[in-house]
Amino acid sequence: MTNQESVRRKINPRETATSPSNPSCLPDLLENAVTLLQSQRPDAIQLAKLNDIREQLREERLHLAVLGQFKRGKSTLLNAILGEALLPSSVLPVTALPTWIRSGKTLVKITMEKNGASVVEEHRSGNLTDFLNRYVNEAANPENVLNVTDIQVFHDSEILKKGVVFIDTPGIGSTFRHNTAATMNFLPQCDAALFVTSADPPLTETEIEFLKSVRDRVPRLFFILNKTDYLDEEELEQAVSFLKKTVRTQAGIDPEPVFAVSAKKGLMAKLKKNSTGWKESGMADLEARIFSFLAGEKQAALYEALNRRTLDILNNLLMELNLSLKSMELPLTDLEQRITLFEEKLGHTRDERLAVLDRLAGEEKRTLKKMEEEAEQLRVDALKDIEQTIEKAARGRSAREWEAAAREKLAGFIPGYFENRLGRFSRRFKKRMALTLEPLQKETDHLIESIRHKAADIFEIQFYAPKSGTAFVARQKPYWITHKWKQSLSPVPPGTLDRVLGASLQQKRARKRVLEQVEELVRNNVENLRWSIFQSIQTSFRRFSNRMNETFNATLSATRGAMEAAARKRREKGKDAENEIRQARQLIEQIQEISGILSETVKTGADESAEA
Ligand SMILES: Nc1nc2c(ncn2[C@@H]2O[C@H](COP(=O)(O)OP(=O)(O)OP(=O)(O)O)[C@@H](O)[C@H]2O)c(=O)[nH]1
Ligand SMILES: [Mg+2]
Repeated sequence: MTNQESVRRKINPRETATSPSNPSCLPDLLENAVTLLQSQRPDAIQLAKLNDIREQLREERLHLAVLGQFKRGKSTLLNAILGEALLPSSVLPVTALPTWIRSGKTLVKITMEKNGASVVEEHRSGNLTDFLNRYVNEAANPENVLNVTDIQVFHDSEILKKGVVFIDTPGIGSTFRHNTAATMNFLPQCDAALFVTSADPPLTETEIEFLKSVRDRVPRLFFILNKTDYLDEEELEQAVSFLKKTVRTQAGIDPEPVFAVSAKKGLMAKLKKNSTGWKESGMADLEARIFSFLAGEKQAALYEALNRRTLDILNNLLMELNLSLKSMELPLTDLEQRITLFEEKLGHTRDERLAVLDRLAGEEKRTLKKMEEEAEQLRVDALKDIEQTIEKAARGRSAREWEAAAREKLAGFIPGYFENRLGRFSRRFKKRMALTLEPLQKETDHLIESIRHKAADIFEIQFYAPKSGTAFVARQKPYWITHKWKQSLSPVPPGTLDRVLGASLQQKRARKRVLEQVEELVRNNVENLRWSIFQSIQTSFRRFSNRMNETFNATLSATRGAMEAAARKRREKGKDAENEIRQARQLIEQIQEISGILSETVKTGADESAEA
């Protein structure tokens, strides 16, 4: 019996015949890894991640995403599958945030962050598409100014009852680059995907590049050529064969079979319960394929995806455990020398970290200053624009009509004006923040990885770079406080004095009254906005540096912390360390065995799909 077979039996005594490619050992392997960590390394950051995977596995929840370039018809395709025009779709880029569609009684649930707290809004009836549109749509919620953190749609369609969760994703490659980023960040959570494209324009370079990065992260991909209603038979044939050839030669993926559909016609047919139309749209074939995938291959696909994710986490953990073991095993003087060397090298990393923190502080100061300047300019401009509007509206009116005309004009003008000017102002700063933080985030990632790299080099252990992005630094977006405009002018009755004054004096007093109110309104609105942007900028920077410090410290405690703990114990306990070395070795062996089986499973799975 090989070593791995014996481990497999130990891990899963009920399934003595478990072959490496049989995915059924994953729950037991996960259970084992979690139990081991809970008892021996309860503070390991990998524990929570393993627990999440365990839960997804327990619920047999497959995350099937619809991916593709903007406007290829992803949302329309999902609507056709659901049999309801529920998800917003339009000729303009729409879906700006991943939208999760789960089984359940119809409900739309939006979670947002408001003033540091999580707020949930739910709708069960009425026009749910309109409601969704307010949050998911790029036009209504540009760059996610509303700070939406999660969008869940529950729907009672049959297909969702098969344990699948659909995810409608933002289109890649549009002018809204953050939409591409949102989809890329989301990929690690995706277990399988429908890739939607269409013939006009044919597959673009952006799509090919995207497919290349999806290829290594999403184990199962289905290819869909949408909008076939634009094509005649010959054109369709050409389009399908072009798609197959390009995907095969340029992205290195075998796309067979390609589903040629018209999601739009499919949706119309399904709404009218027209089964012939449904078949003719190509959607019946695609739907049947998804059903058969869920019935026959879902489990394997889910296990394959979760195997990969678990393996990534365990390899990351192993590196840390090996470092800790090596620190306990080395002769004390050797260990101390290596710690000193690590400390020296760390000195440079610390300097770089301080440089990042300095740049953060500088960027914060500059951003706040720029914001103050623009707020003041905005106040001046707004006042001027509004005054001009009043003058124009009241021109040619009699002195007595003047105030009513001015107020009427303002009532119509002010809401749109503030919505537009102040809205643009807020969005500009949110974008500026995202652009400022992006390179700093990259530098931080690099710094964190360099600590682990140095530790691995000095202690001569294998370095492991996490693949899926799930292992450490979480991406962050600027935190943004939303702001409601105070829009109306309160009517102020003319004072008694006005009635006894002549017309021209009456007009002067009315003008003064209206302008004073306008000035106050502008001041309040700009000040409120200035305050909310000020808070948002400060909070975003604070969160970024907190998160950076947390990750930095966690990495330090997993590296230098482990070395120092070992050195301390060795000095204090002398011989007792042997017991700990034995335990650490055993833990590593056990985790290695688990990761060994998982990597065999991943490899066998990859070989099998290559053969197929
Ligand atoms: N003719 C035709 N139009 C379609 C089809 N599917 C979608 N459309 C149209 O294409 C446009 C884009 O559809 P959406 O479903 O919003 O596309 P999307 O990929 O979700 O777009 P983003 O969310 O912005 O990435 C809409 O005007 C749809 O009506 C189809 O099969 N045929
Ligand atoms: Mg969409």
